[in-house]
Amino acid sequence: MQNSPKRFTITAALPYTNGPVHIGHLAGVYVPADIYARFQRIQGKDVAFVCGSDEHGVPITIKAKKEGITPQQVVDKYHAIIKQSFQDFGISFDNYSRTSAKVHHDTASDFFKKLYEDGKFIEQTTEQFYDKEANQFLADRFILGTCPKCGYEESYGDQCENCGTSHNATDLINPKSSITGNTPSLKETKHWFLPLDQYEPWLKEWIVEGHKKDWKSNVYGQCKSWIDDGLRPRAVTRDLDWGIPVPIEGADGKVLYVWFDAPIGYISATKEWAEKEGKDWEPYWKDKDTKLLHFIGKDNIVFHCIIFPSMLKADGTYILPNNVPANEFLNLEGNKISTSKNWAVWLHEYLEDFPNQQDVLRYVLTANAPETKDNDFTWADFQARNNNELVAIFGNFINRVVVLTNKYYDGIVPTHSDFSETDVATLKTLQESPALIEESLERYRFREAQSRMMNVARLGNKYLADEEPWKTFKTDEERTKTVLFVSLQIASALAVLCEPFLPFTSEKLKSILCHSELDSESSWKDVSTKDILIPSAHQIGKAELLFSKIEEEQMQQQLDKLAATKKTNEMMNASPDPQKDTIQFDDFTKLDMRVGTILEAKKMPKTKKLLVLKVDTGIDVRTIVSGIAESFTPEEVIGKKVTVLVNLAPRALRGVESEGMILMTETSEGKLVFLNPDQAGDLDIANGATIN
Ligand code: B3M
Ligand code: ZN
Repeated sequence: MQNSPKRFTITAALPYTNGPVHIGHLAGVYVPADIYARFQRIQGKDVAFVCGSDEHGVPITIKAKKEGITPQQVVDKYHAIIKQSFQDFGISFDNYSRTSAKVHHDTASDFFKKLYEDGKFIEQTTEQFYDKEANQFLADRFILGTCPKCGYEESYGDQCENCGTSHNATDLINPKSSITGNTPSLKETKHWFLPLDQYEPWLKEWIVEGHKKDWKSNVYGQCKSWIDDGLRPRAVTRDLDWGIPVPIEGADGKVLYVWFDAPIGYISATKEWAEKEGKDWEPYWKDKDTKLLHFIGKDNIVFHCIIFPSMLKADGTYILPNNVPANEFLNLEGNKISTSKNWAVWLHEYLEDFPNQQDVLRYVLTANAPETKDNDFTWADFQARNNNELVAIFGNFINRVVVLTNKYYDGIVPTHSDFSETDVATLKTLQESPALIEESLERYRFREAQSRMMNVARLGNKYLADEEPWKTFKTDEERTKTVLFVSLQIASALAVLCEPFLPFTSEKLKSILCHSELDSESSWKDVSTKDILIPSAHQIGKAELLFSKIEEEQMQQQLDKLAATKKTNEMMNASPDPQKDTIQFDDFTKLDMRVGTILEAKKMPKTKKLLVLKVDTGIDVRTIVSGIAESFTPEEVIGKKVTVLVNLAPRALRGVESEGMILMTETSEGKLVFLNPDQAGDLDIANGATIN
């Protein structure tokens, strides 16, 4: 175990800029990384906390094709949205860069060139999947096929999202091009490979032997199974036109594989930051006294534990990650979060619905973090934790202490007399809290660490409820002063200890307690070493609520939003009826469809489904029986403009002669809707107008 490191380089996975960020990103990567970075900074450590937009890769070119814009326009749009979301949620990066930046192109190109010149790559001409119709080689994300390991039929060319296995595209069973759906052909092309097999003995020693104890079991387990399965050379270049051009002769039309360039994005982000700060970037990546940590989701483990370390090892001048505390996945209301299905809580939308309540989401996502297994986010749990923990414990404690101090002593911290046994025990427990929280954080157990922080709020809440200063105020002034003095010490400690987890609340609480007016602001260490954090005679501010109750209506609004998304997806997924037999144009010309207006409507007796309508077809006013009674009341349809098939042979329905048919369609939940000329906006179309 590294003795106390001189500095920390903390990286967080670079989000792909093909969509906004959602709660799964926050829970899996960015909140834990931010908690850890804030904690180390509060300890006074030298921290470089870096991230940036991952702007290459095929998902972006697919998005660009879909939206009919350029990849640069896609990344510019989402880089700005993502960067803003991280700022809004207090993710305190020292630098949030982007891989389309020149500093990254230069850094990644130099990195590749050095390995190339040192002969660390093997050059191979292989057969790659080529889509003749699209006239392009198929990168991994453009190939879908059956995973050779688990049989999942939508596995990508480089990785199976179902079982996490990383493989080569040619391993896929029944591969298809996602551009044209065709079966791709194989075409020769030259690429450069990182011979991972040659690093196997070293990886075995570094990971399987060296990190058995200190890496999380979910991370260690995945690495060990990959190494045990045997590692193979991995292509680090691709035939694509979007990415970092391969910086050597004979590589026209080829770019660096996105997973080769992206992790180098951490280095370029550090360089960019160091330059702005007037620092030297190299110690953050090359000094053995630096602790390098990668915060990622489980689908990125192989790239951060096997491939990137092998690249760093091949270069020979870099340090290796000390730990890679990857989280598992967060689900939403029992379903996998999905960008493409819009099954997510998007950060920018959350803030519209819950303004200034970032800490509530940070808190709930940490309390439910998928640290060792996938976990589920539900709005019910979100509401419960806010109302029963943040409001009822943390907020209630602080509010009582501040209100009573203002009410009894004009906001002046009172002097205390002798401490009772309870006071001494309470203050002792308080002083032991920082070490407990630190112990959890150093093991990357953020749920446990946050719960231990909340125990300080529970300590205060219980102490106040047991000591009841609102009762002793009338009978024992000295006791009341002492109880509020002790309570204010706990409140002041909470302001410091909650900062890594709830930065916005910490800032608010420090301002309520006027920490900035103290001779020296309480530090994390002070909480465990000093008897007095907020001295008598110090003036605190007025009470203001730290948290507000979340009401049922707000929950229902979120659940309705998800229900609507589910319905939209069902509609899009509902496989439409197969097309009917082909007809000739002459067949079509026989249909006479006109615009009509419903003049009268009444229910057909003894049936739920039928309405008897009087329709002005422009030719005449006729009776038409229509099966719409379960979707419309008679009142709703009178005056509606509709499309009428007027030359349909008359039919007797329950004794009523029906002369024609009104054209309708059906929603996914079976509600009928008129296909009517009303969609022509407010243009008035005369009855009898023909429809072709
Ligand atoms: N862009 C994130 C993902 O796989 C990927 C991380 C890169 S970190 C160098 O969703
Ligand atoms: Zn699989």
